[in-house]
Amino acid sequence: MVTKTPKKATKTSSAKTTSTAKATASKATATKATAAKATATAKATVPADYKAQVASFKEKVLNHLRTTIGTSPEKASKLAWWQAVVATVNEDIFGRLTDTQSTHAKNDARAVHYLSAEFLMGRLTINNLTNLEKFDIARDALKEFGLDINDVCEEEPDMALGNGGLGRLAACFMDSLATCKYPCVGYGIHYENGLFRQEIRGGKQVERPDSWREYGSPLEVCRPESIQNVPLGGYVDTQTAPDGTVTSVWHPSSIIKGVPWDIPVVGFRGASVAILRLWESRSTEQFNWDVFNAGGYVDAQTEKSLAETISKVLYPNDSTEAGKELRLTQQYFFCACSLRDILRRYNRSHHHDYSDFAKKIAIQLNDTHPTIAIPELMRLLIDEEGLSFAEAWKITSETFNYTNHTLLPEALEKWPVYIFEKLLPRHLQIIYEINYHFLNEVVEKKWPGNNEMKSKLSIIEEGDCRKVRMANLCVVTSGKVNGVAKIHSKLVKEDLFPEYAEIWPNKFCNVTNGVTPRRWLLSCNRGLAQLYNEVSGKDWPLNLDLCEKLKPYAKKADYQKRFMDIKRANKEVLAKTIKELVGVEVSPDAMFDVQVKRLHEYKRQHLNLLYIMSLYKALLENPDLDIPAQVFIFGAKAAPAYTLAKDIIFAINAVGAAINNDVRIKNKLKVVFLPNYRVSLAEKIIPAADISEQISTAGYEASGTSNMKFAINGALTLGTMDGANIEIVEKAGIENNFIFGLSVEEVQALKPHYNPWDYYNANHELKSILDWLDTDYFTPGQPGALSSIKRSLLDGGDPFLVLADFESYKDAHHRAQQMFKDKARWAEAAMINSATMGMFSSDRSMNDYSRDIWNLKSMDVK
Ligand code: 26V
Repeated sequence: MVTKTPKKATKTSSAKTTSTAKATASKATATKATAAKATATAKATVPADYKAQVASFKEKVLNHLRTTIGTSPEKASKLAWWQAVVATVNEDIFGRLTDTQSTHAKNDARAVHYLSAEFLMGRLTINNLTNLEKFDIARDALKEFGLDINDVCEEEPDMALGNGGLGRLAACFMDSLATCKYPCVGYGIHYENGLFRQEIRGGKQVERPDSWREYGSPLEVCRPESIQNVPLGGYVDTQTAPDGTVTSVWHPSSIIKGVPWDIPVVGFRGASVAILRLWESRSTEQFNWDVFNAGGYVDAQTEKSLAETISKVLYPNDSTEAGKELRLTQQYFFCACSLRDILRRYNRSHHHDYSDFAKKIAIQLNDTHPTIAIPELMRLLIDEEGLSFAEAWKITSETFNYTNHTLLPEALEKWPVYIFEKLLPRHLQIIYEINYHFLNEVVEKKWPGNNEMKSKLSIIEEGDCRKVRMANLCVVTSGKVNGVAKIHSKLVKEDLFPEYAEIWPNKFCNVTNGVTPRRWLLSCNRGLAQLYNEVSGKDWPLNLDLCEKLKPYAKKADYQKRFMDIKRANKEVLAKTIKELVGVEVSPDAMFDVQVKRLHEYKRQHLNLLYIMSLYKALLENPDLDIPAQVFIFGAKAAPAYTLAKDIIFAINAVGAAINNDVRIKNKLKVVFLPNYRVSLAEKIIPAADISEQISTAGYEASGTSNMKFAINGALTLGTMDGANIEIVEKAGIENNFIFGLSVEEVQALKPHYNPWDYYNANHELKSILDWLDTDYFTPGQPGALSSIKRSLLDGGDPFLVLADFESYKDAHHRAQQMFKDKARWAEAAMINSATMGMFSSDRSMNDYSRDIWNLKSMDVK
């Protein structure tokens, strides 16, 4: 076998970068005059032919209703109306898509390929209309049919093809890539079932399947012409020729068919249309026919359903689950399809000459889930395209980059070698060879004779069950490795991969996450968007820094009133939704305190719960306590096997029920848990929040992205110095938020000798609250039903320092209550938060990636 030094292992593909990203900074120096002018412009920009556009939209919808959907306005269901609206919007999108693709093909554009096991797209119709600036037109057109656009679009199921932050980030990035006109393709899995639908029965989470496209979806197109075949299993035949050359031939045991479904993602004002290509697994007919002809009808069906199982479900992957063969199969399946697709397109103009491959192709690994794409590209280049190992390695290591999204050790993927032997024997060989070169050439050179270092850095973990460490393979191969917020990237470099950073100091970098201002402000908060149109002009969705123009008005009573009236209106809408969903009456005058995110101990929903209990206790002791009325709102899904997380959901509901029904506390406190938290629900909750709870133990939340969405919508952060919270308060001012708790350094210093009993014994109030959990006060007749939480915090050692941060958390709430009573001060802080979030636009993130990692230029679409 060819064993040349993989010299390029240390070289980064994007060391030299030319910035093409548009500079976005535009310092806000608003005066009353400019604001007045902006108001005038905003009002003047209603196009003269607006009425004609409404009429045309109406006609198109009517036409699609009849000729595409096959029904009439008299008979049409809401679903049919929605389908007709989608068909109408698609007319614009698909034309633009063809333009985008032909522009990129003509220019042989360098493109980024974003590989992600998750894309949490949510709903698309309103977002597409918003991005095409046709929302008002569609709304008014539907009104003429007597329909409410929001009502009609409620028919659209959420595309819930993701767990949480990582998946939603990928969706925001697609929106920004399209808006900023970067040539790109998003690649993922066409799950038949998205993340489970959560029902709450008797206060407990029940998981139900989420089949989001049972009867097809008008938002995607199947592309049978781009089907790919993916080999799996079998054995490798390795032969050594007399001259010493080794050839390896993989004889897979089955071939799976990958069917691509394309979801067009339209950028703001139709700048360009990006493609999200999701792969669905099918059995290959040929394979089945062989079995069928041999008399095995039933066996053929079994094989068929096995092949089709691959893309059936999204793993609720934020709970530990060891060695799931199907999950690795999913990962390989979508990576193999995507790479074949990339190679096919590359070869259209390069005819199997790979010398320009790394110049034209950048691949981003969204966490370690698509790591298997690394040995797969090596294999394709070596076994199928005839390149040497060294040539293939040079190309591969110049093509890939890796983003880390979590430091939790249990989240770092390791696959048992025996699973590789069974499913991907050839890939295992290639991984061994990469590892061999890395250890003997790179590590040996840096630390000669240091075997301990070799076993620490090795891609293979030795032991009873040998494992492939996917993150190590990513770091060894990638040109750049990035974290997702400043503090997180520092920890990735210094705590997670310090030795790698010694070898390759320039490999590690930061790109702070961002969120798309189109969905998370323009579309979900039309009242506030209108205010920004007036103050900042209509381009703020393309340049969120323009929102700074609101800042000078933050002390002005009239603007404060306008801002808080918008917030109040959003709260009224949410109050109605709460009533509909869980039957609890809440007042829009109360302070809305919101914690919505996946349920995990490190995110500390139970810290929030303990505080709520302390507040309840204080109110029972003094019902006239001088505090503003407060509504605590939760939304969270727990991984189905994560028992403690489910216990916390149950506890929130049990404590909530007791509080909501207790007349003694005079409606001063309400607690609601909204079931089935998802993107579309987030769009209703976030614009109505006063307080954004971001209370992870410092050092554990890589970035958080809801923190950004809340702040943009004028909520104040009550949070720890963790993830992007740090950068948020850097921009919005610590005095406009409520920061509490131990810092990363303090957590690291305390952890080794932390004893939660010390806090329990020393703090009388904390003790009484924890003991309350052991009684049957909240679960009449069932003492101990909530005890697991107390146990985890005491006997379990309180791994996330809930008790250590309790007092400081309480104090932060106290400060929030005080400020809430001062309406003007609160409005000022809310406005400053919203106005200073410019850097958290995902456009900025995409510009950073393009400049520092991908070396990618944006391209105008003709
Ligand atoms: C995975 C696992 C797997 C095993 C057990 C516990 C556990 C907990 C969390 C995870 C999450 C993995 C990846 C993820 O979703 N990370 C999130 O990525 C967001 C986008 O970068 C970031 O904002 C969140 O802070 C981060 O948690």
